[in-house]
Amino acid sequence: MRRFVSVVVVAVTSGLEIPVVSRRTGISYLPSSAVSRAKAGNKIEKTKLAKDPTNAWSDLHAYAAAIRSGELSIEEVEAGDANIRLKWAGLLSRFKKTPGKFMMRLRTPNGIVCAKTLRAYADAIEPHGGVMDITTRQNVQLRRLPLEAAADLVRELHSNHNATSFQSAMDNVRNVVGSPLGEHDLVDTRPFCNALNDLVSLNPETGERGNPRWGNLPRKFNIAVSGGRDDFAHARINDIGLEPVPRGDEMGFNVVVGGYFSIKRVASAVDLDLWIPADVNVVLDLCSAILEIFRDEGARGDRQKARLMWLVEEYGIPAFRARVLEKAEGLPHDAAQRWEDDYGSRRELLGIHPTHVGVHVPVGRLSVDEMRLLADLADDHSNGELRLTVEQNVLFPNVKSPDALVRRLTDRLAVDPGHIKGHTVSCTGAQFCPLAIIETKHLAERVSARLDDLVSTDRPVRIHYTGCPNSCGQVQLADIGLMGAPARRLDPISGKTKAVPGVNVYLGGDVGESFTLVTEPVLKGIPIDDEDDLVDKLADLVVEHFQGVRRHH
Ligand code: SRM
Ligand code: SF4
Repeated sequence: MRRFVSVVVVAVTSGLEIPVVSRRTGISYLPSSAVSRAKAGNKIEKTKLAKDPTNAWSDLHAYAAAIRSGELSIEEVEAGDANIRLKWAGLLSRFKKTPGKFMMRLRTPNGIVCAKTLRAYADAIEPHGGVMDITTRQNVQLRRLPLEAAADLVRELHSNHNATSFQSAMDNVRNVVGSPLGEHDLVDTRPFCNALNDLVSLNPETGERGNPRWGNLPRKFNIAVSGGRDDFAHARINDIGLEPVPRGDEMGFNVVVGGYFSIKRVASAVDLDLWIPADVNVVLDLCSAILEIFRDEGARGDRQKARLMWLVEEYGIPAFRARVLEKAEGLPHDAAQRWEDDYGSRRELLGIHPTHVGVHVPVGRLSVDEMRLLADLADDHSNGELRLTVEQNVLFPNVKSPDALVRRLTDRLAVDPGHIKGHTVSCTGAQFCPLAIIETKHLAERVSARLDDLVSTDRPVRIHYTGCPNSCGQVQLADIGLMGAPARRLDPISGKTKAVPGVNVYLGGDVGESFTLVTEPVLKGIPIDDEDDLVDKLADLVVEHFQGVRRHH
């Protein structure tokens, strides 16, 4: 049996001895009250207690070495590690859809990727036929990675790219979202997102990626820092949302908390009536305080009731604010501030602008060739930098010769994709996601292209697709949202109805200052197995609700 160096404890799993590193692990940060609640808690809490998932950061490399040497096969990796604990390293087993392969979710604070890193992603997935997805948290997911290739990529990212996949899934703080306009927005959110990313994913004691202090939260946790009144970060659907607003001459943020989507409940963040100055250290202190309250006091029983909102409601807003201010002692703050005027319409991100060139990436999916093209364009036109958006597109900042950039784009990647196609968002769906009820991405790409041919509109119509009620595709804030759902269709031959793929339809969500979450669908169980029929129904909705006009071919 094999032994690994620099360990203090050895856990035996899958017949392989896996090192447990000598640094503190996630559980060691929990107060005894939280450990007691975890012991009496749900299955995931018990899995986390049985073997600390923050060990997955070293287990990954141990497993990779054992697989490489032929000592272990991927099928022999303990199920709890393969399907749960490796998520702490950003690896999600996709065995149901791609046997033996993982999806790797990165951390991409403020959506900023450099060309060199994008090429490293392309190099990692190319031998395995992988693709890259831009996510609804302006982040990167890589497909079809074997465990060994993922471990190699982690080493490369940590050594040469100041990037990581650690703590991007399960009970961790997810990618920190900011404004892709960066320095061109009211507040440049980049330093805030970078500092928050380091807070949650960098160990201050060892300087390594992976911070066990925030490695055992009761549930996932989302933070967004909005850069302006367009709210390109969608602050109000996050557990912590920071919304920029000045107090006199001083810029700062109003703090909203508890926004989230889930199968059982969808909640807009509530106003804490708390304003803080736009100072990185103040933001770090505020977020640390809220995270600590959540980590130590959050529910560890029913996972449907473990998001921050439930804790905020248990306290009541004034008492929760008082608890935050007690925890973040000395935090400079004031009551929430208000804008005096109305803002008007949201700015468009796609297209050619003095600040950037916004390129549409249909449903956020990129091939290896497209990744390399974007990297080359970034090197040649935007100082090697790309910025991802929550609408799953790409911005090139500060481009001097936009026309030269645009000339090199392909038909699929466009700056003027059309009002519907250009504003279509889709979650992963059944091609890779084990929770999906329907396939989404391919459907969305085909349908949106047909809709632009069928109807014209004088404004963007945001159509979002999501494969199941978890709503990763955020249908509740779309103009039109399609959520995978059971449906039935009459079989004309037998005269009986049969189960077919279907959707529930949401209508009238909004983003920016007129933010609106629609919690109930307007239509339920609409079959989508006949694509012509679906396109026609959507065209009707665009005509009826968004001043669309049918084109006559
Ligand atoms: Fe999500 C679970 C994909 C954004 C709410 N989400 C999942 C899993 C991990 C399910 C699984 O185990 O396979 C999906 C992985 C599928 C795959 O192979 O890609 C998944 N979620 C996604 C992504 C990739 C959708 C996309 O195509 O862009 C997004 C990745 C974001 C990122 O980079 O981290 C994604 N998910 C969201 C969002 C939107 C957001 O954050 O703005 C939400 C709603 C907001 C929220 O969380 O409050 C969201 N995902 C969920 C939930 C419901 C959470 C809950 O409290 O119940 C689940 C299920 C869960 O956590 O139990 C889930
Ligand atoms: Fe998977 Fe459902 Fe999320 Fe889509 S909404 S990625 S189907 S969990």
